[in-house]
Amino acid sequence: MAEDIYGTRNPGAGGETHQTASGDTPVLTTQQGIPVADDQNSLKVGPRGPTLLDDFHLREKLFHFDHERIPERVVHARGFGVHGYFEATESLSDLTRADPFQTAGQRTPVFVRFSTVAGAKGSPDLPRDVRGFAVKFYTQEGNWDLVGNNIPVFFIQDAIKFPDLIHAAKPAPDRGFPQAQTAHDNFWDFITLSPESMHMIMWAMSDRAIPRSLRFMEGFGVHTFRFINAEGKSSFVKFHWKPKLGLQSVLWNEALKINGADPDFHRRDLWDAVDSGQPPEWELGVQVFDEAFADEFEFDILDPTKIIPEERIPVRIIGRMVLDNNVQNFFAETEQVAFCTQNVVPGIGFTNDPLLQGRNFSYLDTQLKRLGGPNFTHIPVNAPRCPVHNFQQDGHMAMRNPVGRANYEPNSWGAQGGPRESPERGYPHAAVAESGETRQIRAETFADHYSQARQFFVSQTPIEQKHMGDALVFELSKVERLDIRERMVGHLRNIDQGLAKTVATGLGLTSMPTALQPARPVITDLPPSDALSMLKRPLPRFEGRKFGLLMSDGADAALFKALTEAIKAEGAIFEVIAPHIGGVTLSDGVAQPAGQKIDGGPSVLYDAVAILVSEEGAAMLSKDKTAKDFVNDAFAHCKFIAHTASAAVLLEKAGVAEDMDEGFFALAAPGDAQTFVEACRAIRLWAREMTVDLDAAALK
Ligand code: HDE
Repeated sequence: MAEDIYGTRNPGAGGETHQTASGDTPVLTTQQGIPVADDQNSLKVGPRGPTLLDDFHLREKLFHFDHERIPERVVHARGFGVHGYFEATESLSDLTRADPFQTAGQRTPVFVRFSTVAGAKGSPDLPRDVRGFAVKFYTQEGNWDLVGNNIPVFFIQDAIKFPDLIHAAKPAPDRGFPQAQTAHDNFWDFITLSPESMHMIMWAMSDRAIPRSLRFMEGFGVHTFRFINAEGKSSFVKFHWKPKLGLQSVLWNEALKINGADPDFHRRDLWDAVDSGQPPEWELGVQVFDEAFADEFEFDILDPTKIIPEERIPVRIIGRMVLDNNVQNFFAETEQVAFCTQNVVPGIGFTNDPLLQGRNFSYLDTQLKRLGGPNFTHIPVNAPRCPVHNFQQDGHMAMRNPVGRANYEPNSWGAQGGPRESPERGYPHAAVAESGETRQIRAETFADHYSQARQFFVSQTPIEQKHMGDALVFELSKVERLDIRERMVGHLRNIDQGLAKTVATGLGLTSMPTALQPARPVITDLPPSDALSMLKRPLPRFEGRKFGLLMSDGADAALFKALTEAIKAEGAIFEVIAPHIGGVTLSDGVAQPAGQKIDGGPSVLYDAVAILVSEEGAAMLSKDKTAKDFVNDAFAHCKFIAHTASAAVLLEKAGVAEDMDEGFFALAAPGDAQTFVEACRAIRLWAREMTVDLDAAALK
């Protein structure tokens, strides 16, 4: 045989890929612990002969590889998990006996998995979609899973419709597409035939569905739950997570481009923040209320398509959650984590929300399919961090079986007889009187589908309303059937006539479709709620945001220093983008490494940009398409742009000029950096959007 050019012929033959154990390096073994001599070549009869079954290492390696995948989640397949802790800021023992809320300062470990809903495991991070926000509290009295979303309502009111909703949203069964998006006929067909989804649709078409970062989203428990105190008294509760760094989303055009530039945008952002010691933090808030409020409130508190506005019942902050610990292994933790809504601890209870009740069946059921047996609670990420004693035994992969002779109770084996129930410590179900005929029926009190959809819309700022109109036009313009498009506009007429008109115009409808008949008269005077808008809550600082600094050789060292110091003082970070990944040499001769080559660092990856270039650098970059796109996109996406005077030619070739609006910041002296960074707290120069978008003209 010819020379072994890959150097892999025989162990000990000097092949480069044979890395033999020595010193502290562990010896490679099979799963059975048998040391392996050769991991490069299978066992053959002669160098070119057939492979032998005797090669148990080869067979085991392939067997294991062939079985690496488990079924992905039927929804929320794409997700990202991180560990942390919850810290109570006050005792809630008067309201609930739930362990995490007993003492101020008490910490409970948590594992959180964020996710998209519709896309497969390998889909991009930034489709327009709801985000899952699932929190597992490892309490001293067992695991409590608060499996929520970043939107406080849901599409449907009854679990029996969930398979239909998801089928309609996911790829069509004949063609297997479109993937990870709702801009298609089946989704909008189902939605427009399900008026109960209208409130959720308003949220899903808002910027909430394209978050800039998982760190900048709210989370909601959605359903009404119960708090139950030590005396057995129960109150109703809704859960809210509020991000300490404020709320922020991207523009739709950015989302489209981010998905191409970095399909892992959200997970990378979260990993990097945790890894670099900037753990994201949320406050946990509750809205607590009683039967009297439930009776007087104009909507049913069991209806998961309704919120209770914060202005009606303020959100009381009861603790904070810090996510400070990345997983060690994605599969072991993020993929295998099994959230179950029915995992509640003493002090937390369910209500009769029909969606919640269906979920309480579905989550346990789905784990059996995904994790392959009833012992998924033995997997470390799912295992409670408190004592577990019972007589359940055996099954696939059992890691923990009862010890001793007794595997049943009652028994008369005395102290060896195993655990016993405890009426005092055991989980107390809320004592609730129930009555009624068994019927397949939807409560009359669930029949109002438009009033809160309207309230959400009128609570938004004009630019947020514009984005909702744009989103509806985009999604519906991908719907092929005209009758579905028209039906949606018919619904919108019950929500807001202006929105209906914008969408009809955007779709080019020749006449206004008739409004659909609402089951209940729409309440048109629900007061706007500022808490529903993202932009009505300005950021105190641009903390946690990322600046993109487009640089060239010869960039002014003093300005670079001033800018990066101002960025750091703000609690933000930056990345240098350069013509070459090797970085640039600053005006003082110091080498500055780059994080991205220009082709890999488009401005959509950053919250604000600065162009720090020499005259020669600007001249060179002004010939480069990606550099021009960098500037042009930053402008189109309403970002604040700082630039040195020498950047003029690049700005010009990118089709922008510093006097176009107040979103440009000249960096002439080091003091200018601070002014620029502070201006960025407005997130974007929203006024610019009206000058760069064709659809904006229709609104004027
Ligand atoms: Fe889920 N959902 N869901 N869901 N859901 C699942 O459970 C289901 C609903 C949510 O990161 C599945 O383990 C039904 C509302 C999140 O692992 C499955 C109904 C809300 C996650 C399931 C709903 C959610 C899931 C798929 C209607 C917000 C990801 C894999 C009755 C409050 C958890 C799994 C993770 C996952 C069923 C509706 C949130 C199939 C039947 C409402 C965040 O069991």
